[in-house]
Amino acid sequence: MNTDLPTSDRKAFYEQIRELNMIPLWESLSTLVPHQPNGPCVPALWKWRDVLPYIEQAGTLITAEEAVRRVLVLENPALPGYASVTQSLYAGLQLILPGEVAPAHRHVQSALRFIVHGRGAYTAVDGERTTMMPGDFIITPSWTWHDHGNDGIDGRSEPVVWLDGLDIPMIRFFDAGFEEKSTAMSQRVTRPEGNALARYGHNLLPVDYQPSSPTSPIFSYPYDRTREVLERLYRDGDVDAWHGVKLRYVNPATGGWPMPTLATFMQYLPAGFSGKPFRSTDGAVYSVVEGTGRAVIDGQSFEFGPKDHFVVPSWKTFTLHANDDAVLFSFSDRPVQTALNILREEKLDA
Ligand code: GTQ
Repeated sequence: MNTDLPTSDRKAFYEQIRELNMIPLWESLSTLVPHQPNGPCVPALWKWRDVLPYIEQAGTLITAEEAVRRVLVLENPALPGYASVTQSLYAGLQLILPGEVAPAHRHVQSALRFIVHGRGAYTAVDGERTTMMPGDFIITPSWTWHDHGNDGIDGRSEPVVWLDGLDIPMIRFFDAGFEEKSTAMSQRVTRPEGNALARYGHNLLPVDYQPSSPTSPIFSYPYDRTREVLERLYRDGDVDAWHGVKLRYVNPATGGWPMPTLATFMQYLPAGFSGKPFRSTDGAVYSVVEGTGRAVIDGQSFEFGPKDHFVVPSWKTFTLHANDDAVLFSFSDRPVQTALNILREEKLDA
């Protein structure tokens, strides 16, 4: 790295070319083409017990209808003002109270919902509603109409909070964002709940089905099924020394990711698990479903419990540890890095 301060004749030269909107590459080459990832993001943890009172307060300050989306954004402390949790990812916690509706719209940005708290809200995607239960993973693919509501379940209604994961920073980077509001608050329901899961979610596909896009035709991945598989694989001994039992969500029609920009994972760390160090160029956001434990990220320790969220930045070495059986959901920009052939990951042995 060139750490020398520029001489006065060079400095004068820089000032002159600045007038022409030019700068000398040699003063910033090593930052622009780093030896290894050296981004600004820092690890961070949002404890549920700290966050919940503010989510509740937001519920008294503005309605879902007025806010359109009543969300507290999880912003990386090193990226103030960017509404980004990493350079490529957006994360937020959305609240919908009993009886509320978040109006229908669509946008280029792809969204995932991971249900954190409460039961009985719904998201409607492409004419089908899905009731949200804690631990469920639901997708709203690019340019699909979606609205949210909370009608309750089994005669009970409660506030519902979910994690929104979107590719907002990626779409902003490409300046490719479009959005459209529906004239109707909620979209018309054209198919019964569970229809997509029946068609596409049982190792079978309708005989004439041809994928027309890279997006998964399933838009709800219920937790009870995921949880059962994790437990089963643990019992069968399929535990990785770095990740525990870690599975990726899949588009059943292609084997690819559920959406082209966002990878999603669920992992099980058995009680006492102490993972080996790992790093990857896809930074990830974690939502703790069950259990307590610790993530040690770049030498910093973060104690986690149910409904906590944390972010592991790109290429920071981290380990995961569980006190009791823990289940962690996570998402990253892995499909994009894979498509660009730039993904690197390393299982370390230290
Ligand atoms: O639910 O459509 O957290 O459009 C940010 C932007 C949620 C949504 C967010 C959105 C949505």
